[in-house]
Amino acid sequence: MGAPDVQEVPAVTTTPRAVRGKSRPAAQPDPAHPLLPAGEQIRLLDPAGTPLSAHPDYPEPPVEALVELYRRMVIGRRFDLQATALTKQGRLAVYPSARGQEACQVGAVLALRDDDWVFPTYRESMALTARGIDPVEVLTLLRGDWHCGYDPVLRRSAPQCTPLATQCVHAAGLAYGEAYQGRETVALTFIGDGATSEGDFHEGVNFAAVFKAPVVYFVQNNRYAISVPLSRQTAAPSLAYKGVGYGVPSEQVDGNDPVAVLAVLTRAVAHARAGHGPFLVEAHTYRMEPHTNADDATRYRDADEVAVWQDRDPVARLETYLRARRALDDTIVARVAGQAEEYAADLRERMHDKPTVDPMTLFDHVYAEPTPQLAEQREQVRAELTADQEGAA
Ligand SMILES: Cc1ncc(C[n+]2csc(CCOP(=O)(O)OP(=O)(O)O)c2C)c(N)n1
Ligand SMILES: [Mg+2]
Repeated sequence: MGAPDVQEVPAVTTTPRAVRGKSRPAAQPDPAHPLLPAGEQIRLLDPAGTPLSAHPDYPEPPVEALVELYRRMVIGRRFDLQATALTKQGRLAVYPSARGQEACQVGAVLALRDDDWVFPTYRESMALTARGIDPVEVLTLLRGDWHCGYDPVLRRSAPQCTPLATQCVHAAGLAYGEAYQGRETVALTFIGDGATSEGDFHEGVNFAAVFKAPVVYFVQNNRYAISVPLSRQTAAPSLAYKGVGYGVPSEQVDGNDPVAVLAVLTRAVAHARAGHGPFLVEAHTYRMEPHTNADDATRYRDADEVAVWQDRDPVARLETYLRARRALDDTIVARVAGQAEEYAADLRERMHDKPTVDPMTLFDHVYAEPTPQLAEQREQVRAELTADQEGAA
């Protein structure tokens, strides 16, 4: 088969889906999927990129989708490296890297339709850029300029959440509301291993289960919550078992196997869209970088452990597989690398522009009607700024 050409990242389309009234049929359990996850991680490629036998429940995605997955993972990794470099140049306040988690970040985006919703955490800048959102808009939060640089409604992407697990509740509410209005929207929420210990995770999953809200809870188990290892987080055999108690079908997947991640998430999204309620996926992965640029990971993990995961690199794994299938060749690999360099250069260039931020906007959007205390504080800041300006004149 000839190597398919790479496509451009499509802009997120925001055409609202037809409202079908409130006549959506009552959700039925998905008879095809048990509550318990498989005893082993779902894996379709071995760590070297050699295909394993086909899985009856998780068919391999079409090769064109895998080439696009590869392309966005390569660009995503380059974006991530660039963002880390920007912290060193003082252009970004902080950056939580997702290097090593590319299969999860991009696989989740490709499993969704453009009019589905994502609920990201601070770790998901790569997923948001893979969705086609301008990287400068994505980095607005981490630059410290404003709470969110993109329009969440237009982009069908919630602002990145720093308070752990709160997005799990938001996703349940949005998905429930969408289903209530007869729309087929699915909400996918990212969550880390550590954050599955938070009450909001459990409340969100339980609400979604009881009210059959079409949410995919996507746990990226990267084995650490800052310095706290998984062994101090849970005694469960897999985080995917956390769905069972709430009646939510769950699965565990090798999060560094891009083919398996896309296959499992595609099924999870289809389950939610069909009206069967939420689905929980745990992806076993690893963050190759420290928690953020402000963290020193050598204080809590050793180089041997990192080296083991280096050998499971998701980008190299997919490249090996697609080359063997003759879906990638040197020309396409070079072209994708060129696109990634252009992407990074453009980001670098535009991040050099100094933002102009009005300190008075600090008080906007806190309450619909500002409280007397807030109004007083706002006037105090205004007076100080005016005095500064007069002093400088
Ligand atoms: C409610 C709350 N408690 C604590 C923190 C501080 N905190 C920020 S990130 C983090 C670790 C989260 O780990 P995990 O859920 O595994 O996600 P990861 O950072 O590994 O992607 C903690 C404890 C927070 N942001 N919010
Ligand atoms: Mg973690």
